[in-house]
Amino acid sequence: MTTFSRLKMTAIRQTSSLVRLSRSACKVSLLLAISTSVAWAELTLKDAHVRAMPPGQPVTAAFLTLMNTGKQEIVLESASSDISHHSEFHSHTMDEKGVMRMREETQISIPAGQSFVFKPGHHHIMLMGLKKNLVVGDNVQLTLTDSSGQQHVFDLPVQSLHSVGQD
Ligand SMILES: [Cu+2]
Repeated sequence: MTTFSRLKMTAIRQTSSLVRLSRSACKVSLLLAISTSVAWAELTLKDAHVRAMPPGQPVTAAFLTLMNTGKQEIVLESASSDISHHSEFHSHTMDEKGVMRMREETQISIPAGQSFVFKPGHHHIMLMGLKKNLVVGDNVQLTLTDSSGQQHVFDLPVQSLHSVGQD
């Protein structure tokens, strides 16, 4: 073997060990990402929106489907938004006179692998003391805090009352 080709071989060997190194570095960061998601509750949402209200209305509601894609039950204990002074989980119940009333729910439990639906006429997240008029096209930042103290932050589009139905 000439000196030149031996040099070339060494260079190639170094390159491949470099590749191996960066690959294992990848694996390490992937493992880190996975272990992070295991430690943190996984909550995703779909069909989410906040109802636009006529100007001057002090309250509105957020509707969404939350999916617990993690391996542990998630118990939501509070909600807050950037457009309201106060937020509550509400359910609708029928009173003895047949009138639908809203009731505050202090907790929302979502078992592992299951979904929870907030929809008109049922559970919803009441946003009270609105800081501004909500216009279609705006986004509302909704923060849900679970019993472990983890905050789940979502952006919800504002949609008109007519396009999403009545309570
Ligand atoms: Cu309500």
